[in-house]
Amino acid sequence: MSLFEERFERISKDHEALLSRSNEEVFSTNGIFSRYKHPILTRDHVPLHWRFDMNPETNPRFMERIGFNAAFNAGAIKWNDKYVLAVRTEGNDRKSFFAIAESPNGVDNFRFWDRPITLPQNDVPDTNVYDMRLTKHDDGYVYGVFCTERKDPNAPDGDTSSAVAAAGIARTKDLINWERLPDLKSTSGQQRNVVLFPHFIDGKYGFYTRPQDGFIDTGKGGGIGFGLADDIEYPEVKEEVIVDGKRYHTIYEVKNGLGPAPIRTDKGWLQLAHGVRNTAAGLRYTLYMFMTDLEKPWIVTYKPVGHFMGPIKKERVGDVSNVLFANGWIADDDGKVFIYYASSDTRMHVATSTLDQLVDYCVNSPQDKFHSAGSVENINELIDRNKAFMKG
Ligand code: M1P
Repeated sequence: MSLFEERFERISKDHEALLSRSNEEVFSTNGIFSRYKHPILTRDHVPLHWRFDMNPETNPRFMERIGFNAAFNAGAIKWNDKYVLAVRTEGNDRKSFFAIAESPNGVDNFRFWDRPITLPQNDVPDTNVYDMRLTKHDDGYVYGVFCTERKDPNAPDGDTSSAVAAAGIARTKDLINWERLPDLKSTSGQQRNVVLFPHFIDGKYGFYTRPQDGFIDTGKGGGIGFGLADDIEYPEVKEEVIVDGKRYHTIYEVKNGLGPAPIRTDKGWLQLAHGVRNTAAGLRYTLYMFMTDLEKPWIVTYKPVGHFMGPIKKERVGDVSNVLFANGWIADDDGKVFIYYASSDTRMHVATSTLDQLVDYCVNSPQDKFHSAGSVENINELIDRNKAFMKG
């Protein structure tokens, strides 16, 4: 057997074993959501025909020609009865792009489609694109709203890091062919974590935003905002209200951003977001939840204190450690919810819950009192109520 054949067979077998591996729900002590034993997508899931030259004549050693670094921060949608993710796939060249992966059951057997998404370019090409949020809109299109990053034209000579982030918009009817629209215009210098609301509001398109002054630092801006655009083909939000601002000594003290498009329930819109706090070890990203009013989806109605999910165990380590980030979830008709989250900018995971559990969590968990004494009050209130049910 040639070296090519030997390596091809072994690598193909290992790859297939990874792709077809079953996942296992882990018992949930908190009763709010369940994690799963294995990540659902990693760089090792990237198809072999995107990585290897498969011609024995030009690649007799069956060497990898294009390397991949990570598969994370995926948008999500139920599509033809499949659980479909628009994955931020990152090459060893540091560039991200979007690639669709699908699973028959939402928790394992995710496989990438044949090719990555070819995203049309606007006049000023994207240097990097990432974190696509998928929204099935009333107007019949599926929208992908994502971050497009370009070099800051005002960066001083020699500054090769400063960038400008904006919300790129593309739409599709088949998740294969995408039409690119102009980037969202807004009053703030930079935007990331922009999410399209699924319904018209007074005939307009609603966007959750994250106005920020700088590329990393939100400055005086920050907070999850909301604004309306008259025309999706010339999208402009002229005014943004702050839905959920950043605040001193919270898990979102530095910045926050909405995750996926909200899920409608009888009690209001379920919202999943990430919050960022400072630590001596750097920034820590956790996921938190809140609910907004059904008619006015920019008004917060319930907001449990603290984070909903924080990075634990192996999730804590990766390219950007101590990060959980989610921009995709799927609610099935039976009320089951699949939360797709990434750990440490490296890999994708799933957690499952139900609409009832998530609403119960938002409505019945204590609200933040913003100081230690208030946290102790919350605990004592629970202990007092529990006394009647405790033996001895
Ligand atoms: O590295 C952590 C995350 O940082 C950014 O999120 P935010 O804009 O809230 O700081 C994004 O680049 C995101 O992709 C990344 O996971």
